Amino acid sequence: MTDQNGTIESHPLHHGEEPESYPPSAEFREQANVNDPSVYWRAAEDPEAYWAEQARRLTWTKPFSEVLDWTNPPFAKWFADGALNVAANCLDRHVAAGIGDRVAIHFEGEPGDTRTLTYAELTHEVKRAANMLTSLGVRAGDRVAIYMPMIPETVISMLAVARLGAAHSVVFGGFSAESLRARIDDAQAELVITADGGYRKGRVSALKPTVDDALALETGSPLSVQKVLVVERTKNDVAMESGRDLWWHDEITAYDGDHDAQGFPAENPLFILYTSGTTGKPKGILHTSGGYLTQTSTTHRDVFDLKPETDVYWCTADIGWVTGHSYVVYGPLANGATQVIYEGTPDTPDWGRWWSIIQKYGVTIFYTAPTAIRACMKVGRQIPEQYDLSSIRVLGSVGEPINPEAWRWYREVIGAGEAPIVDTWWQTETGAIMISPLPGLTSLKPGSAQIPQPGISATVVDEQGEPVGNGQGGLLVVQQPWPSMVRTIWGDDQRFIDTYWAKFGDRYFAGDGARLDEDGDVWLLGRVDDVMNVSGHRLSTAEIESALVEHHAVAESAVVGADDETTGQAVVAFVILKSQQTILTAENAEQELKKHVAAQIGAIARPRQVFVVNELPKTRSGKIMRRLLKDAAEGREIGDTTTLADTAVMQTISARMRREK
Ligand code: 6R9
Repeated sequence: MTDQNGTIESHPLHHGEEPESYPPSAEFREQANVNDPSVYWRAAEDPEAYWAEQARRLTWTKPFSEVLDWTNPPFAKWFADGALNVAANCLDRHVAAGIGDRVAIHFEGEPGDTRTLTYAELTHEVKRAANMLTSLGVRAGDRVAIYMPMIPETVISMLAVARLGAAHSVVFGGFSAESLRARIDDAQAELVITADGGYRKGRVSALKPTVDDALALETGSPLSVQKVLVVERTKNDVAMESGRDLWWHDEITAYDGDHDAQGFPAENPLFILYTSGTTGKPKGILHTSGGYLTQTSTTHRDVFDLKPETDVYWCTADIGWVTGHSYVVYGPLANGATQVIYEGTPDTPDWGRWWSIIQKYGVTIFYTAPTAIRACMKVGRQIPEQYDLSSIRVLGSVGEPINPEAWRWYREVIGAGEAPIVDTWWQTETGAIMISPLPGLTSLKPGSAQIPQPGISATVVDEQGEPVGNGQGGLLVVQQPWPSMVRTIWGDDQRFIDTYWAKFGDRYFAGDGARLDEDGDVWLLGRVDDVMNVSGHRLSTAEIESALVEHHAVAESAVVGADDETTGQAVVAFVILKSQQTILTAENAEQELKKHVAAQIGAIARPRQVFVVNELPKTRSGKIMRRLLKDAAEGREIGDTTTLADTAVMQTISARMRREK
């Protein structure tokens, strides 16, 4: 909470409870990739030496001599005089090491079709695709837009682009024609790789028609796109424009699997990925090659305790998001992991789908988002309990703070009460995991991402940039450059400086609030724009949401700070009740939950209003759009809903709010 000077005092997330902590079991610790705590201080003493050691696990066509060049902050260069081929590190290297027969991808289509690709097969397909792209004119330094469902060709396309030293810009398949076109224009992509469609929720979700619409838009910028390559997946009717559109399966037959990968400088662009900022225009986050591959592979190995010979890894993220880039494509493949890729949604044909996939492939490491966990909680544990999930040995969480209630459910129901949960904090901009427990070392605290990774220096500072002490809250900063950091915002160096560096000089401002607990562990409190100020007290939306879901009747919640004449802002909560619960009724829910929050956190946090709703507005990546709820809570016209997964949600909620006024 804040005092009048705006400094932040801490208060624990659970009141009246003993702090929970779950140390690793002796067995887990014994076999863990990282089980010597000295790694932290060794890396802290000489982070460049630590990262150089990690980088040397990759195959370089030209070894680097310089590790970090930070002479022109905030523009970092890592391993700049070295050269490597990112795709060859994910593919050819493993084949050469004799593990070509290992399964790289177990693909599970939503309708139930499957495809298995070994490392040798994936390498062969990527080489052919690289030859095809070369003859379509793709050269090092070019940009290729990828607008695809979750199918093997998406991975093949990304790796083929990378193999040629070009950069991909993957646009999530749920984005509109306008969003796709804005990203194509910004990156000046000359080729679009897409599919006729993908399967989602039991239906064909068409993609190619959206590409057609995007390319037909009058945007005021000349169209950069020359060719559109179309993978056949769903066989829906699509129009093919002659001279521009080509079927992948027609073209690919002309190319064999001979392709020598050339080395490119470590700072060669690998991809651009767009993420929304505080203004309307999305930011093209630029990542480069050597540092990015170093940190994604290192964290994938250590945070998930990956044993590539025996583990079956599954990250449920769509490849259209950074988690899909770093922890479906580059990290796992650089590590020679065997992984599952699933095309569809967790509720198709029913809510048992994910658990049946875990049972079928013997998934050992499972990485998903709190929003998905809460959705599964809402449906109830009787669903996962019908499946054999005993193969699971590590669980991961990413995307938002995981509330302790969901954490405990995840561990108990999916992890048999034993699997360590790694709560991984990072961002599109950080490229790879920055703050997370290490499962063989850390005593886990539900709800906290806890500790910066070895070689990462992150901490919490106040508005003036002064480090806060243990037990204090403030803003999260990264104090030293890291290998997989964003290099710039594509085409807009000034915006890069203004957004992340202007606030604290050469320290990176992440835009997240955080606090250090008494042990110095980091608790993420949500975006700072989600921090409310109620009567001069700073309150975290995440914290109140967490308190609400601690209530036995509540499945999910979203909290916003709505303008209030007397208190500045007031807490307004939206909650979804569990479908089976009988504790709360429509009549008493509001009063009961207000009381509950006041009891959990303190009277200052008592919501002004609690609305029981059936759905919350979410982006397609599953993040709750609090901005829209704030509009509704303040009685305004609802703002831009184009990035919502389900645009009807906000109409329902604002109609309700008007009725109840
Ligand atoms: C990887 C990813 C980044 C924002 C970030 C923060 C939130 C992500 C979190 C978390 C608390 C975690 N976030 N992981 N907050 N605990 N474990 O999600 O990237 O889509 O760019 O979002 O997500 O607010 O700033 P991105």
